[in-house]
Amino acid sequence: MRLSRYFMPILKENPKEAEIVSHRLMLRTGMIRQQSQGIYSWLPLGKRVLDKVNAIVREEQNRAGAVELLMPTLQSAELWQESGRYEAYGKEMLRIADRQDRPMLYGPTNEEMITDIFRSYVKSYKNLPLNLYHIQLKFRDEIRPRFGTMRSREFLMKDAYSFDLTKEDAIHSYNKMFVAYLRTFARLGLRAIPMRADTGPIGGNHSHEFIILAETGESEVFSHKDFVNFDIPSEDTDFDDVAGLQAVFDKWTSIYAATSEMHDEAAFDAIPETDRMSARGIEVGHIFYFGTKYSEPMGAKVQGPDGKEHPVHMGSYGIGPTRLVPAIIEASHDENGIIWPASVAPFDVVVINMKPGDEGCDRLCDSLYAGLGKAGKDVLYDDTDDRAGTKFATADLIGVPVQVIVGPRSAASGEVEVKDRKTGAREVMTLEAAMNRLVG
Ligand code: 5CA
Repeated sequence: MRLSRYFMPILKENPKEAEIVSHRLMLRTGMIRQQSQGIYSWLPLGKRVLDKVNAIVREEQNRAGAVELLMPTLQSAELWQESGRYEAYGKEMLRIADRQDRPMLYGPTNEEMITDIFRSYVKSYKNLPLNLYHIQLKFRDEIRPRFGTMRSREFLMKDAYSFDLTKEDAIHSYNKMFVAYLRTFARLGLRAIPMRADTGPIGGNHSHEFIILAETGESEVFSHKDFVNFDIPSEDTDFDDVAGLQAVFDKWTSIYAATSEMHDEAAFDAIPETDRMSARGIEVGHIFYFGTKYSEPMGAKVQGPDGKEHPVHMGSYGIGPTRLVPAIIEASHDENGIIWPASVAPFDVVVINMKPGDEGCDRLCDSLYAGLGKAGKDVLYDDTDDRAGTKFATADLIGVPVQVIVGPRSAASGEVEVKDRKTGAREVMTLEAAMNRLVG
């Protein structure tokens, strides 16, 4: 992408409304724009990061055996009357009427709709287990939307829903998502701690929130320090291995971790003082097992091996991609801007032409841009007429992991400078060596 033809509206000043660093940096880099309170557009730079986050979320859901579909954002109130949540959900639900005055709503979550899909097609235990998910916009009329897309009214959610014949099978489905979540957050460069959690309007009694630690987090959390030493389950995890997944779950829940709502002071005080951690955190995922809470009233039953009909045991599993993007920034930035983990960076490399119009600079930059692109890299090519200082500041601000700086003096000898955004280390090398470094 040539910067001169891109749309990346960088703000010079720090926006006044932004209270936390991720919100400030997302506005300054032109990743997002607020359209009305708690409702955002994702501008091209932000959209690139969001797409990369979604791709990782999707890969790990698929690996764990979940199957993707897409449900609509608008739902009919009737479905919610069946489960009894239409009245219970309260003011967070945006209720609307269509031209025939039929009551509709903008979905805050999808348990009812997925249960309706399930009951329409699945009649036998032989079709289980089943886990269906989508990545879709939700609306919750939060009282205090704040911190940009961290807590917004309209936001993206990956929500998965599992169906099983028995509680035991449902716990295995739960464990699959538990392991998938550990892998997902690790691949996003985050260390998330699973914590016993309150279930709120979703319901059930077996639930974990995945929390990443950050000073600006909204939740107060208490945990054992040892989580930092735990291994993340590997890529070749066998998701059909019931005992193996249970062992991972047991390990990750063997030491104390709870949010303030579930905090047990006596249990926390029993941990040696040097191993205690009391901090603030951001909830990036939340998983629930709620048994037959929706399947019973909505008649989602399957025939079991005994020939009788049984309401299915369900769970739901949420991740917030539009919250994850600022959460990653909270975890990875410095005074000059964002430092993207390579897995979600909007571009892999930024090529900075210090003097567009200079024959040597243009030639080297064109060759880098074409060569890196051919090798499958996402390249941003700063071919603008901005001052060198502005270009460097922009490259640091947007946090692309590697910068290749091409100036007239070094270009004359066929050399470029490669800068690592995270460490700030710079190295002068030939064009060929730079290509090998970046592609190899
Ligand atoms: N149906 C269940 C799981 S699929 C559910 O709705 N769970 S939830 O309420 O915990 O939301 C799931 C995830 O969505 C949260 O962990 C969080 O990452 C994200 N999320 C929830 N509310 C917001 C919000 N207002 N802004 C941004 N992300 C949010």
